[in-house]
Amino acid sequence: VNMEKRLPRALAEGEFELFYQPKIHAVTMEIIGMEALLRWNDPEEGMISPASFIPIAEECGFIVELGEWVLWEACRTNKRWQDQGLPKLPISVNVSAVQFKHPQFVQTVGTVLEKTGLAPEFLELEVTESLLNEPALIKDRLDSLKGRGINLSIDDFGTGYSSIFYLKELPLQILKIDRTFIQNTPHSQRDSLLLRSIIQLGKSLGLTVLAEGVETEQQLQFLRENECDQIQGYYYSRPVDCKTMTRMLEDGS
Ligand code: G
Ligand code: G
Ligand code: NA
Ligand code: MN
Repeated sequence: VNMEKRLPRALAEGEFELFYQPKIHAVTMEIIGMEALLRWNDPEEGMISPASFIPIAEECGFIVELGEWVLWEACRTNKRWQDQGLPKLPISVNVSAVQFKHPQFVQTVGTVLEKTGLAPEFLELEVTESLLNEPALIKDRLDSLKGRGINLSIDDFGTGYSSIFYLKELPLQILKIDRTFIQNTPHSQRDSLLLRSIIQLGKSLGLTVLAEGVETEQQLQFLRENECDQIQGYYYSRPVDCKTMTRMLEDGS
């Protein structure tokens, strides 16, 4: 059976699961938030990466329903952590362009927050640069989400075609530098200089800057020296299941 038909069934059968990857303060190394990352636990094939099913879900439109499930699950889980007395931190959710452009998107987010009881300041939406190609369409939507107190970040920065003008005009708070810029730092001087420039660009725009895909102590050191605010990556933790994330929050490490 093709994947287009398997996806709705997988959702109905409860085969999707969220993993979580902590976001860390670059200096104090405290957990300052977590990103929800979708996983498909197929009974026959095992874990299927979102990289192989999200593009198909986008193509057939199923991403709208799937993305809504991700929102519910992430907000519900974060509220539960807060109710357990764990630190109150923002949870970030990846939003595909198709999902974001859906006319009901803002309303759906509002309903999810209301019904789960999660305060808007504890939800962060990650959008990619591809959205910035249509600033007129998304400006109002970003403004109304921002107006509700939801944080917005630009994901995989540096891999798309974002204009600095749009970055300046749109109500974004966090710039996540794509991991390809961190990968060869510091051994490639060229990449290191580029990374430093991107951090400075983000800071000049008044954004909080996060580096993705941090894997080594040397990378962390470089990022600290260049005043990157936050890091995420295997150096601190891989994406983990809900139980493991809960334990990390309990231990504060
Ligand atoms: O976590 P992982 O490296 O497997 O993710 C692969 C890709 O899938 C990344 O680009 C990530 O942003 C994307 N992704 C993960 N979870 C979600 C999700 O819930 N919604 C969307 N739209 N993309 C996701
Ligand atoms: O597109 P997005 O930035 O949401 O993608 C997140 C993906 O990056 C997740 O699938 C996650 O598994 C992956 N990831 C997170 N940290 C690291 C890392 O340190 N190294 C590598 N190679 N991938 C990472
Ligand atoms: Na992301
Ligand atoms: Mn990213």
